[in-house]
Amino acid sequence: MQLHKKLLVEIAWEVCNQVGGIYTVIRSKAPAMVEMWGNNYCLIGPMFPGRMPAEFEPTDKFDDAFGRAVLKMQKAGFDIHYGTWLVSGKPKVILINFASVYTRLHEVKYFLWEHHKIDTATYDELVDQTLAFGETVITFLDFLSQPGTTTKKIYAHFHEWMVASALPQIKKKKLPIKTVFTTHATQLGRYLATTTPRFYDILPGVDWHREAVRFNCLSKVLLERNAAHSADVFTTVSEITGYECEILVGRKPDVITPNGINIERFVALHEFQNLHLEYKQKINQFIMGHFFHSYSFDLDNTLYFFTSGRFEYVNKGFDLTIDAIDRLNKKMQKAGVDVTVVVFIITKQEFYSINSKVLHSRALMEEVRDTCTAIRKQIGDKLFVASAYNPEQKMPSLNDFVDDYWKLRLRRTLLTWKNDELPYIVTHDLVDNNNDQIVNHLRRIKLVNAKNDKVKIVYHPDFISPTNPLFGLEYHQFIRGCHLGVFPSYYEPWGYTPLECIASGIPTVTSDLSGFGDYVLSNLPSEESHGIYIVRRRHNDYNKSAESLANLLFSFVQLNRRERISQRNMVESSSENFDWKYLAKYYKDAYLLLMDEDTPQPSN
Ligand code: G6P
Ligand code: 1S3
Repeated sequence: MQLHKKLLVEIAWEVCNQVGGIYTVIRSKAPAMVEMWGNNYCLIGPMFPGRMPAEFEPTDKFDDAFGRAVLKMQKAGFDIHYGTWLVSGKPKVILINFASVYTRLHEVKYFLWEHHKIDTATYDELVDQTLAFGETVITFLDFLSQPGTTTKKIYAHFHEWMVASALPQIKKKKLPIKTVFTTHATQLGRYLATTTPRFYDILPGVDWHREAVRFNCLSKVLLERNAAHSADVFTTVSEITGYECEILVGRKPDVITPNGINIERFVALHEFQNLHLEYKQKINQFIMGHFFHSYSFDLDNTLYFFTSGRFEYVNKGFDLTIDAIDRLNKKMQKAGVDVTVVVFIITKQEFYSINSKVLHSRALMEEVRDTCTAIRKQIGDKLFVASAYNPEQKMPSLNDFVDDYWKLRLRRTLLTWKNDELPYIVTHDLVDNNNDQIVNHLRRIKLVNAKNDKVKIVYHPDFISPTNPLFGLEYHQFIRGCHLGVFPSYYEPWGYTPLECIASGIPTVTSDLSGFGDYVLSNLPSEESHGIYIVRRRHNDYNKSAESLANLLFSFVQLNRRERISQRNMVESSSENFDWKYLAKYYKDAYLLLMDEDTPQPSN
């Protein structure tokens, strides 16, 4: 392998800038890339005017090729910063402020049209930002490839349409740089899947240009197509998206580069099981605060399911999940299963604040807890004195040890807390509550936390963070505390959410239409025994898929604790398969194709 004789720059809009899944790819892959490329690897990302990311640490050493190119850029008047991305692997990173290009954006747009027939005339703020950034990247690559900066060959790897504008220009300017373009979804696929019930069936007949105009995303589609066609090597994250690229982008990917994750395994196997219990107990606190003012259920016999992701109601399978849990509710009621399931729906929708009643109920529960703690202390102190004194050697009556004050206070707090109102299905005040697809769906099927429902709902329209007073957990801690992640996506080029469950030793459901599910089906025989369940959506209609998901969930709720523990052990042990230390090899395949395009030599 002679990669060490080359430089690799990897360019993505989400370098030091978290928007979605691409951030996870680039960030988690960094240690494997640094190991593969050593000092010859550097990332490039955008810097937003006036915002220096906290995860960036500047350097004062500019004595390598990247540093020399940065100095040349600075001399030419660009606001560009060189340093380290403070994440695992500590990769070198360059951030470029793209604002300076705004004054000549019309020129950039003119050349894109003149030379590449990319029409970006319609105003779109994100497109404008990315074009400005693309222009700074091209200038940087120009400086990097000049004699005097480096003698090494340069590879440039671009991710997604947001950095795509630089790619056709590399060819046009005849820069001595070889390129890879990776797409993590297609622009049209995302729109079409949302609006077309049988997306994969109609795909072969799609007129990309007509649809791009219809969905008002022509600039992005043209940028994406041009990048894919100009790159020396084109890759995407899964076979299923590869097929979509062939049709919608017009080029079959040369390599499939599946996404990995960094797996941190504990030396002692039981450690992650202990963590499950620890975080489940935290979730229990939330559940008591949220539900027990109205009615209670046995927390020892309660299972926590969750789904999460960007608010793409159809694409992420929120619709199917809700219909399946409705069926599950009925199946459990009919069979009289003595288990309660709480389903958390975690996504991001616009809201004003956490609902005041939800917060109030939680606060009152804390008040009950504080009162009980005070009573416990009082009983403890008095019991000790009474036991030590105890001339008649009689068991003292504990009731006598509680002051009337505390009894009254407890009774009053309980009276204020307990009421007949059903526990809210949504934890926040949504800006558009009347048109929210999840709320409307739940109301339509009447899954609204009635006392006799076996399946309860907590729709949390904000991502989980430790500062949120309802859970007080990090997202990954929340995952560990749950029993099952449910992600039956309809359009999902890869899908990190099930992978995050596996990394935490939590069983998960995905679909055969997600890149990840498809990968598991081809690479992990008997996936169910690994605690990875795959709902068939590809050749099933919606109702059949909803029924098979409901059956799968119904079987899961009937597992006993011992079986759940053993399944978590199996999931955790299969997590190794998805570590970047194995999956980074596909990136290497892409670079090997660049190394000698005449005699490509992908690994086995
Ligand atoms: C972990 C702990 C066990 C606990 C179990 C609860 O495995 O190590 O001590 O009993 O979690 O499992 P459950 O599936 O009922 O949440
Ligand atoms: C995309 O992010 P998304 O959630 O918009 O890229 C991710 C990383 O490759 C991928 O996991 C996901 O399926 C895509 O959809």
